Amino acid sequence: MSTIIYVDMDYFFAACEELKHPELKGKQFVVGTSAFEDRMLKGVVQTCNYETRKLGIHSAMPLIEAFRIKPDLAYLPEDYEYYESTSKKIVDLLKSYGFRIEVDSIDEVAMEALDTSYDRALELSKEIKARINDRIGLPCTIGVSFGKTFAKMACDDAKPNGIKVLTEADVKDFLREKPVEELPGIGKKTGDRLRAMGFDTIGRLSKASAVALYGEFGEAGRYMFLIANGTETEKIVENEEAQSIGRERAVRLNPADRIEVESILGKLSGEVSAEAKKQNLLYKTVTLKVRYNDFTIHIKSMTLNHYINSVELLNETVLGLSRYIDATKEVNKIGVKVSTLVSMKGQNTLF
Ligand code: TTP
Ligand code: MG
Ligand code: MG
Repeated sequence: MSTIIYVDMDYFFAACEELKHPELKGKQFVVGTSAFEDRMLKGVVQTCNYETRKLGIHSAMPLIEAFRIKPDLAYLPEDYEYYESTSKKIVDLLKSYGFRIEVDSIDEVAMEALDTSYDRALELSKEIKARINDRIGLPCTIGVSFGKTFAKMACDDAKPNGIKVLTEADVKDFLREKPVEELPGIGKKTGDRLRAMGFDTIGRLSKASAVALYGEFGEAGRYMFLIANGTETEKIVENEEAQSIGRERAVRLNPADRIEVESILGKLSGEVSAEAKKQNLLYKTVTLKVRYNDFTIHIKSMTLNHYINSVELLNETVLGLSRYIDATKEVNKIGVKVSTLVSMKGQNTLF
């Protein structure tokens, strides 16, 4: 039997900033997208520490709303390269345990502890938490369970700075009163549809017929049924050796010319997608990199909820990221990259 140990870093981007600027520790501040014109008007909060969350500020909130709540709020633009290099150190540390691992996003790793009892997994989790804290200087939360999805849900439940073990015997009670929106990968829209069908809690949803859910939501309905009944046992899928697939071009591009921008990004997305298909890989993280003619570099990334291999979805995501390009400067290099790769076989693309 394998036990999944799921690690998610606490307030990751903001915790990295506290590491860089120790004087920020315990202070209220946000890390936000640095939209170029007027970041207060356009940007969103990417994350903030738990002191700041007490004010009601959270990820994805417009920055202007955060500043309404606290006018003198400290603001830091994201430093994605630093977060990515910190993430790599964490992954390397976790790899040293010798288990198969899946890097699920920039701040999440699932480890498959083979033939490991829950007691032993709890001991290991305490050690992992202490090591990440000692060697990297960052806090995390760990969930332990019999499937990846439940390990992730246990982790969410133990936030922040906690450890939670969720066993087969506890899972039904754990799920019963949770709102359906807490099913992983369920957005507001699907949540509303489930509520309209009379399912407001995961416990209620477990009484639904699998056939009805499949009829309404397709593959995603099957997945919901398994989770609601506590029988989902998603295994981890090891990441491929290739860390990323990317294509870039030297250009002379005026970013205000949207037709030109969309045309070049469409081509790059097409090439990246074709290469991923050739290698039978799905991906979850999409990055747009731009170098301006003053040689400053702008990198924007997004991690999706699910692995994809669709050129349309890739292109849509890239175009979304391109809204952050500074239209007042000329661009002399532009690139599209996908990472967080898994092999196509044995992986579901649900949505
Ligand atoms: P999360 O793990 O969802 O959030 P978190 O690490 O900030 O906080 P916690 O896990 O303690 O609840 O996301 C990881 C990072 O991804 C986060 O630090 C910033 C980034 N992110 C965004 O840029 N936008 C978002 O809407 C979210 C949710 C996260
Ligand atoms: Mg996190
Ligand atoms: Mg996370």
